[in-house]
Amino acid sequence: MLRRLIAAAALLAAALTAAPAAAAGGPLRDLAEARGIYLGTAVTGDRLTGGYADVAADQFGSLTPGNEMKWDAVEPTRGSHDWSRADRVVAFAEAHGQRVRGHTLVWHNQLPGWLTGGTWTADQLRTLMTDHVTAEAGRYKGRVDHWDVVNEPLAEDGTLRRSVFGATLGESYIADAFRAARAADPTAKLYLNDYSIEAVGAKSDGMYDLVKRLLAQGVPVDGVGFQAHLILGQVPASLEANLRRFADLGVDVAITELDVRTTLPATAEKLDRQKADYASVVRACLAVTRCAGVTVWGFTDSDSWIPDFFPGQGAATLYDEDLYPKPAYDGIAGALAPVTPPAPGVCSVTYAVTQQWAGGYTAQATLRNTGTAPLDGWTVRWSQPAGQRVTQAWNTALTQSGTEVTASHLPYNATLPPGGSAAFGLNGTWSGTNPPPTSLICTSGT
Ligand code: 9MR
Repeated sequence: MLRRLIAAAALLAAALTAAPAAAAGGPLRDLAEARGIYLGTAVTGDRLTGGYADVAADQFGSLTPGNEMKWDAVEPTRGSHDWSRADRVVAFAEAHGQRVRGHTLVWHNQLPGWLTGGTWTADQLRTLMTDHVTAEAGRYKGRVDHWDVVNEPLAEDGTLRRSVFGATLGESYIADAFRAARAADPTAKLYLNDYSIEAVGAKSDGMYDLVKRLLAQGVPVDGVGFQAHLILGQVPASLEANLRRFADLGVDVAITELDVRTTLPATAEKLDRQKADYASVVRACLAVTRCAGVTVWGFTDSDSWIPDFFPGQGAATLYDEDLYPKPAYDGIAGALAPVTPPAPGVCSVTYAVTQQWAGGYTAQATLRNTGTAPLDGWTVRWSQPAGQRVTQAWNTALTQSGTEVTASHLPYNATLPPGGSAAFGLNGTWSGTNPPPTSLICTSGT
C-alpha cells in the first residue's frame, strides 16, 4: 500500500512538472489478470530499487530476468554456479506476488566462455547441456511459471539454426532439453521461444512443423513464445491467426519479448502509432484463448536493448527514460480495459397478415430494438392456436412445432442498433379461421 502511495505521489509530482501521458486505468497487471492473461516485463535485476522497482512491482504480474538466468550468468566457471543475480529477481517477484518467466535454459548466445572456448564431442556437449538444464530448472523448481527451455532454435528460413547445439547435436537436442527440464521441474510450463515468428511465413511455418514433430514424439512442449521485437507500424496482420494455429496444435502461446522500435527522435505521431501497435498485440493475445500473456522486453526506454543493437533507433518501450508512461501505456491499458457486456437490448415486435386468400396467407413481422444498447441477436416466438402452418419464411430462420413458432435472426440481421429494426415474412396455410398470433414475444441474445 505504502509502495503504491509513494508511486502515486511520484506520478502526481511528475504530472505537475512534466505532463506525462495520461495513464488510462491500471495497474496493468490487474487489468490483465481480470481479462485472464498476465502482463509481464523483462527486468534488469540490479536496477530493482527506487522508482524502477515500484513500476516493475505495481504494473506487472510477471517478471522475466533479462540476462540473469542465462548460462553465462549462472555458471561463469565450469561446475561453479552463481545464482545470486537470478535469485534476486525471483525473490523480488515472489515478494510482490508476481510470476516468473525463466529465460533461458538453452540458447546459442550468452554462453559461458569455458563452453564456447572448449572442444566437445557431441556426447559431451549433450551431457553439458542436459546437466545445465537439470541444475537450473531444478534450482528454481516450483518457482518458475514458464521456462524458455530452448531459445531461438531456428534460422531465418525456418530450418534448424546451425548453432553450436543444432550443428553438433541436430534437432534431437531440443527434445533432450525439454525432457530434462520436465524431469527437473514437473510443474513449470515449458516453452520454445523465437523471434520473427509472429507472422505466418517461412520461419513460423518451420516452428509450426517443429512443434508438431516434437509433440508427435511425446516431447513435453507446453507452449510457444513469440518474442515480438517489432518495428513501428509493422504489427503483422496475421499475428492473431498465427497464434491461433499454434494453439490449435494443443500448446499454449505467449508474447514474450514485446517492444516496438522506431527511428529517433520519437515524435508525437510516432508515439501514437506505437500506442496502436502495442494495443493490437495485446488484443491479438486476448483473442486467442490459449494465449497465456504478454511480456514486454523492458518497460522503460532507459532499460531497452534497442539503442545498443540498432543505432539511431529506440523509444521502444511504454515508459520514457524518466519513468513517465508513454502513449503505449494507454494503448495497453485500453486493450486490457474490462469488457462490460452491453445491457441486454430490449425489443418489441409487430405482426400483421398482409395478404390472405382461401387456405393461404402472407404475414410480415417487424422487430425493433427499443433499448439503448445494441441488440446482439434476437428471437421472436408466438402461438398460432387455430392450426395455421408456416410453409415458407424469409429474412429469418423459422421453425414450427405444433402450434409454437420460433423465428430467429440470420447472420446479416442479427445486430440491431438502438432504434434499429428488422423485418421478416412468411407464407402459411389456414383453414376455418386465421386469427392473429397469441403470446407474441421477442427476446434478445444469440
Ligand atoms: O535484453 C538482453 C540484452 O540486455 C542483452 O545484451 C542481449 C544479449 O544477447 O540479450 C537481450 O535479450 C535478448 C533475449 O535474451 C532473447 N531474445 C532477444 C533479446 C534482445 O536481444
